[in-house]
Amino acid sequence: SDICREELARLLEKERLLKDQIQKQELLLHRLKHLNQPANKNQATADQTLDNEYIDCSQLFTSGFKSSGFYKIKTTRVYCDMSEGGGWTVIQRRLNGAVTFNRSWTEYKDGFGDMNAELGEFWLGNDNLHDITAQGNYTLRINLEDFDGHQRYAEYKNFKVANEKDLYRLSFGAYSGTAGDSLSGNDQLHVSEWASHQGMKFSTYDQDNDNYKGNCAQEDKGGWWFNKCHTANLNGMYYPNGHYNAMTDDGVVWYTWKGWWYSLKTSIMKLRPADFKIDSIDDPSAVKHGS
Ligand SMILES: [Ca+2]
Repeated sequence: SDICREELARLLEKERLLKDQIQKQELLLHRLKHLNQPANKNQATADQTLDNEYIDCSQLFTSGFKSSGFYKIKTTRVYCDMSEGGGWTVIQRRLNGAVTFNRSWTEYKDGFGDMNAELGEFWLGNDNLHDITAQGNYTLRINLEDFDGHQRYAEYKNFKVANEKDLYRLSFGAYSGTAGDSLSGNDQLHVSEWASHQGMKFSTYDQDNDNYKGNCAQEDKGGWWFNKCHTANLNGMYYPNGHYNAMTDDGVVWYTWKGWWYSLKTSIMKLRPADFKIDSIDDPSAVKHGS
């Protein structure tokens, strides 16, 4: 198994190098496409120009960057998911529990986690969430997976996070998807009143802005838009087996799919402008249909 491990490490490194190459080639392609613009004399200037150009991953995608990976939008390093139509700015990723999400107000404000590894876990940061969603009408897509490989998703129109002064208050529009509407709990009459996350402020263990007499973030071990307390807790404790026993429902929970006592294997939250047009030429699934 040592040999396997070495081989795996070697292949992962190779994959990373190949992805780097693809990104560099896409950058070159991008410049070739814009040859009529004033030439950039040196790399640093060129990169800075490109950094300032993009407000989110959808703009990068539209400009020819079609491979998933880390990019810069404005001054922030982000992970762009160019699958599922492309152009997604990833704001949260849980895959294996490598990164703890029981963090302070300041850490949630600035963002934390692994922003280098292709499969790193992270929170993009509440200031970034506010800045991105203040730019227009964004759709939130949440991809979930259990420990048996089943996948579900939830999408919300017009996802917005207020600024810090308004305690990063959450608002969102209509739900669609297969995982159920755990953010509003609208189809769960017995819980929506106390558990809906609509209009809730953000809370962390060191800043209690919830509607509960205690501190939800402290009990449920992650920062979130808690009410009294939750039907969704995607920043909760990571459990390695799905079903769990604990004093409180502190797992990575999406109530309408798995209930409070199942902690999900994978959670990915990502944003894309509502008016993003999927280019059928660039969408492999569309090509497949056509042939
Ligand atoms: Ca409280």
